[in-house]
Amino acid sequence: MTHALLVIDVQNDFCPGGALAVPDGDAIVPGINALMADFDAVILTQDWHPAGHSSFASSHDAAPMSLTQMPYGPQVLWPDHCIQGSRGANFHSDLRTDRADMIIRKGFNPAIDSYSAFFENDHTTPTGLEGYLRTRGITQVTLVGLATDFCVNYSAVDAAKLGFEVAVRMDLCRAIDFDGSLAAARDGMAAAGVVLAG
Ligand code: VGL
Ligand code: ZN
Repeated sequence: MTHALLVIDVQNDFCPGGALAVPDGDAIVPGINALMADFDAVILTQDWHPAGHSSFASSHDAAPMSLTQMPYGPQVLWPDHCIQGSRGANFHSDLRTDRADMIIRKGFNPAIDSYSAFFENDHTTPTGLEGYLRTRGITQVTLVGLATDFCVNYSAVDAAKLGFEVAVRMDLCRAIDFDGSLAAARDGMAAAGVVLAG
């Protein structure tokens, strides 16, 4: 059994002071760093949008946090965040990025958002992470990071659907918690067979 730690989007824009700040988002960094040594593989994800991305409210003349309909389904419209090459897209400066075997970027397709580390929000376009994990013989993944109710949630549910054994360390995640999204995420992850730990 090979066990990977999947660290989701611990980036400046999701931390206090960032463009899409998750309350207390930076509080999990020391705990994540400490956990890294316990795993066979450490993989980081990085939200990585081109300017003018279709998930940005500013691209639709809409209010941030409003909902729109995309060809692939409903999509929350976010403040501009994690723009490729920007300071906000950088990892939190205390995160031990030197310990990562692999960094996978997502959300670079201008027309499709990508909450999940495995598939874009059309639920069909793969990011390549599944192949990476399988070719390394990884069967078990533990997730931590930001935000519990969006990118952690979607990544955990997809991992479970793909047949990995999945746990989320809830104590090492923080949520946006918008319109009941955290409760829905907890229910959805549990229903998918994800172990909610911590
Ligand atoms: C995320 C909203 C938009 C996340 C990324 O990392 O949870 N949320 N982009
Ligand atoms: Zn994003």
